[in-house]
Amino acid sequence: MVAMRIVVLTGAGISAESGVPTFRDAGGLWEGHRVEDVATPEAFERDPDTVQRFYDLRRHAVALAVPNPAHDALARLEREVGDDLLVVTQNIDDLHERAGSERVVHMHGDLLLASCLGCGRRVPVMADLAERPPCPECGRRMLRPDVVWFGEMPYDLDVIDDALTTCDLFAAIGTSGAVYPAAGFVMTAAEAGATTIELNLAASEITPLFDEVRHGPASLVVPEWVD
Ligand code: BJW
Repeated sequence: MVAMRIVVLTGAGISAESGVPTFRDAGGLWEGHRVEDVATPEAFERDPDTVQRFYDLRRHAVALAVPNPAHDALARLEREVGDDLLVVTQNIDDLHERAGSERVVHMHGDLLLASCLGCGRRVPVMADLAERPPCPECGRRMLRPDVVWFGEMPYDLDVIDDALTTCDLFAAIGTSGAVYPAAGFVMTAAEAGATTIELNLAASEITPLFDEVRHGPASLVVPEWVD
């Protein structure tokens, strides 16, 4: 691949073949649930124990998952182009890092971190949050998953916007395009002059916005695209 600045946006589809369920597909995490019951600050206020258990279970499941060839391919791409690649992931798993990617932004948070509603700090999760462990910084038992729910501000939007408006190539991998602002990144990159490509199992809500589309499982189409 020739030298160029690349932004890769990843979604749940890239981790599907590692056994981490997506959200909106059949058999996905939210099948049979209303989004407002699991991924909003209001849901957490209403029923914190259920929400804490939901994320504790996902943390345990992700610990058993391993990166797949799509994660590996993006790590290889970073080794090739270095700082010219930024992976912006909507995923809260750590499979990109475990594959070897270092330039990763977790815009929707991180399962391995908690944020303290008492002191505001982000701290590593050392025990199930449903057990109400104390914050290692302030000692209060007010930890919540450090994830971004609907109505909350995603992380690092300034870093992401800088990367999108200066990249030559934007790729979206394994995301349905149903959630903003991530679903709008293709427009930002295209308006700044980047070429855009979607790599997804099937057509997404935003497929028509891309210059090029490749459909298939991430474990096949991502290595093909990278190598
Ligand atoms: C495969 C595959 C395989 C399967 N290989 N592919 C503009 C318009 C309308 C609404 C809004 C708007 N702007 C903001 C909003 C409100 C809201 C929103 O988007 N609502 C929608 C319902 C419309 N957004 C927000 O509230 C966001 N905050 C915000 O906007 O702040 C203010 C702001 C204003 C202006 C600028 C900037 C900010 C916050 C959104 C937070 C989302 N949080 C969640 C939960 C995180 C914690 C957790 O993980 O539990 O993030 S929701 C959930 O959806 C999660 C995901 O990251 C996110 C995206 O899902 P993803 O990754 O796309 O998964 P799926 O399941 O939807 O799709 C999987 C895809 O993979 C499918 O296409 C499959 O085909 C494919 N696939 N297997 C390749 N093997």
